[in-house]
Amino acid sequence: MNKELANAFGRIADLLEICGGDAFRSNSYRRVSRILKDLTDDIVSLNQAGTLAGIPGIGKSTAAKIVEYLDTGSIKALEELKSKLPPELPELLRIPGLGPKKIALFYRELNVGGFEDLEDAIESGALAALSGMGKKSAEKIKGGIAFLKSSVGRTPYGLALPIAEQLAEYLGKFEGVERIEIAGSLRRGCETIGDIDLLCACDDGEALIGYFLEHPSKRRVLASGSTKGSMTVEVRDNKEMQVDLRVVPKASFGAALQYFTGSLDHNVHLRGMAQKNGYKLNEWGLYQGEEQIAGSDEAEVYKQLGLKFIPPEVREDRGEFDSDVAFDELIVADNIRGDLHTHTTASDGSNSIAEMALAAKALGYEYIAISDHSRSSFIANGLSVERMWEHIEAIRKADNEIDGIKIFVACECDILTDATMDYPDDVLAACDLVVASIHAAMTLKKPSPTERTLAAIANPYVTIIGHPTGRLIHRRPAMDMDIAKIIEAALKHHTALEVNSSWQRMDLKDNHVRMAVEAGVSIAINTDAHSVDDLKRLHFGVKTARRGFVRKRDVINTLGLSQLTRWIQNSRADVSPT
Ligand code: DGT
Ligand code: CA
Ligand code: CA
Ligand code: ZN
Repeated sequence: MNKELANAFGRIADLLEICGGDAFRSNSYRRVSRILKDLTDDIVSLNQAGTLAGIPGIGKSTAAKIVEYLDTGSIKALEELKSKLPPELPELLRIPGLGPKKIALFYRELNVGGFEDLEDAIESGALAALSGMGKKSAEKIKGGIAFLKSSVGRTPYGLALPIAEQLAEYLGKFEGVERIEIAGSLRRGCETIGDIDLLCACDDGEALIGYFLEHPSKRRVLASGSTKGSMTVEVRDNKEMQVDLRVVPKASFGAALQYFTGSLDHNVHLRGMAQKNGYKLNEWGLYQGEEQIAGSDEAEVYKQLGLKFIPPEVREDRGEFDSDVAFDELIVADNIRGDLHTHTTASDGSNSIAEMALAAKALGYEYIAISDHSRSSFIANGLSVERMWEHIEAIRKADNEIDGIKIFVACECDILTDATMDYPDDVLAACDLVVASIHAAMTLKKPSPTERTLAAIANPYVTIIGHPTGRLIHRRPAMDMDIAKIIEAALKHHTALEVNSSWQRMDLKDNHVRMAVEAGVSIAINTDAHSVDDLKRLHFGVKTARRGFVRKRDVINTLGLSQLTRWIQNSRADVSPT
């Protein structure tokens, strides 16, 4: 029910934007939507207990709308807005580069009510002919539609993982199951997942597969046998994804895990190596003649082939067989000692400074940086200079009052369209560290995203470049940037590049992180948390970092407090003359 309500409030915000309502109102609905999405308590029980109004950020009128939805299944305000517009119109907001104003324009002038109408209007040239549009803008929207379509069918890692974990837990309850692993692209930590692959060791495959295909979230059965079962489950918004289960004997479990983890290219390369050395490798085992010399244990397959263990995340046939990186030094979640990019209620987060700090402490962290949005991030309730000074005081105060964790004063400062920083130097200097990010005008040509980022990197106060390419998986492509140049500058100015762990972002992405660390650039793996729950999602970023061959020593937030403080000081002091 929480999700339904979050969707309803999000939809109100969408519709208000398209109808041209004031931004303040739609933003407040957007915020409620986020609070509901992040809420861990069940909203129905909260309502029964009469404690709806006790949820931080939920006011009286919002609470009334929630009750209305719980009682009647709809919200009048939403229904009224809906009745004004064609049902598919708000879906157009998912097209990257298309905002509510344009959508309203197309509707008003061309009666565009959905995707088909929009594509027709592009093809006929009617869209380009609109005042303020032109051929180029029409082409861009066409590209946006293509981008949206190309991402259909794959599920972001962060959505697929909990489904797979739940299914694995369910399978574990079946008697006779000896081993269970998640395999495939999910085990490799890919940013999007085609289908979920599960692997079990069990003697009675037929019974286990029957049990698997009876899972309550099953939608459609695609295959059913004694070694393989396949079905679809709901992901969200009525979208389905496929899950494959393979059942193998225990003696082959390791070889099967290796095989079904992939990637395909890695497997083909490995099999070629085995053959060259006179072995045979398949999903049943590694064989020398008739004799199985590895099979039950995955690591043994690599060992018998004379290789060091290759972690799943780097099995992409991108040089992992010849790499001299010590894979056992790759970053693991336990190495992380703090989070350097988090938001609070001061901007668009849902928890207070103290709540975030205590949650970070509970995770075993030594430090957390509170980095709320700067003044130009209007949509995210960015802090004016005056509010920021107060916020700095509030963070210092919380740091004094809360024991057992260091709370850094920070900000996520916008890199403006003229390549300057959104706060004056005295504000930045008062922060312990600064995350600099681009949030607006991502397609601006002059100064380009690269130029804006280079300017931020060269600013002595900037510690970390946040979500450097700005992409949102399935929603917005990366900014058109010269990553090599950015890496070179980051190295020169001792600025860290972020791996943003939000599964919508995963930014930098794996191959860019790898370029960065191979050049010697430091990485910060952060959550960009907007709630205490988000803090727990750092492991997504760790996966991406591992895919980029990132070792513990490449990551600044694996440093202890005093070492990190020294690193930041060095980053501020060590500005080479340009
Ligand atoms: P996905 O599902 O598109 O995100 O990507 P994967 O890697 O999970 O691919 P999937 O589900 O088709 O197959 C799982 C793994 O099984 C794949 O990574 C490697 C292995 N595999 C599948 N088909 C073949 C094959 O024809 N040859 C070899 N060597 N391995 C295969
Ligand atoms: Ca798969
Ligand atoms: Ca599969
Ligand atoms: Zn940001």
